[in-house]
Amino acid sequence: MKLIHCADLHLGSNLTSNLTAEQAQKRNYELFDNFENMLRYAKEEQIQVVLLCGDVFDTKNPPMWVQTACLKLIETYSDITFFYVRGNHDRGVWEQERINVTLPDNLHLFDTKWSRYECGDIVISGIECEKDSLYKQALQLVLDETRINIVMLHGRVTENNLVTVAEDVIPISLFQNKNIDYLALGHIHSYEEKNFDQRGKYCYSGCLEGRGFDECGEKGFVLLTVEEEKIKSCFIPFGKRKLFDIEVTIDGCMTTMDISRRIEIELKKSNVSKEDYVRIRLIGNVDVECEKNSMYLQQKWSEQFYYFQIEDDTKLIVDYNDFLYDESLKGEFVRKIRKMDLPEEDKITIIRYGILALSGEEIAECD
Ligand SMILES: [Mn+2]
Repeated sequence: MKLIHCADLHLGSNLTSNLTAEQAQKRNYELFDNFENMLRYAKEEQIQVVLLCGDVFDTKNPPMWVQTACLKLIETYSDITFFYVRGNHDRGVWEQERINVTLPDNLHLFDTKWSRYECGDIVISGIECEKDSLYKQALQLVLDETRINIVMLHGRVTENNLVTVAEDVIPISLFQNKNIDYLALGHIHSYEEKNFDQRGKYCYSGCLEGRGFDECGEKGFVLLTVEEEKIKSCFIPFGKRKLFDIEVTIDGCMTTMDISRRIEIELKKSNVSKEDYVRIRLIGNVDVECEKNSMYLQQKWSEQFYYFQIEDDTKLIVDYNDFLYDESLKGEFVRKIRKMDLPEEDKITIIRYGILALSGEEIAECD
């Protein structure tokens, strides 16, 4: 028997922090398309069960098109049984009293009391968080030790089992020795798997697609195979686009082209593809006389990636010895500023602007 464990699809997200409204809408369609791709994969691989561990939608009132498209999709894949524990983002979605659609027969929701479903060899149990943590609910969980037990939850695992009032918190030690074989979790957006007692492991599938730079790296779902009364799990990378947040040290660079070269080297190392999101963060110490045109760099790579952003976190430095015997106006200017009673940082900024002005640069472009 094979299952898919996924979570945190965040369909119907507001993605406008990095993208324009139009791009954000397209990206939202992509998030949905990838959900469909996953189900196509599920059908091809003869997967019987899909576990949706919360935050399938970004809000509890997602756009109508997402809701109806999702329901239609679930209905279409009628050979697959879907189990859906709602999370902190989509809590309350598809409550029977709030919608006038009929849920497909192959979709099962959970609520704030334990529910269990028998599915061939396995028993799938799940519960949704209320205002408190899952402290009380953990104590109420009873599972048959002779069965293969999968438990679905949404929240953050904590070692602190005294947290009784925090929302979306899973006091993991209270789930120990409860005959759980696989604790399918949602809420943390990166894949993570850990044994938590002699018998079971907990696993975050991570999100299916990255949406922001706090979601870098491989995203996807977990494929579960139940064989000879054992569960095997395997992470399947499935994101259409990846996000990369890359630091580039530009110590010693004196020109835009020097910096450009450093960026190019780091991009190659990171194996970035043109489908991806890239954020380059320039770091290091930059000489006050460095000719650095961030706008040029921004434009150069914007055309090569789905999304590109350059951030300048470099620190300006000045070597006053370079100007000690410089008889030009620039040398005079630097020596004059050096003598002023100002914080060193301000002096460097003034020198930077002064040097740019003297060389006829557009100051507004530079920092
Ligand atoms: Mn969540």
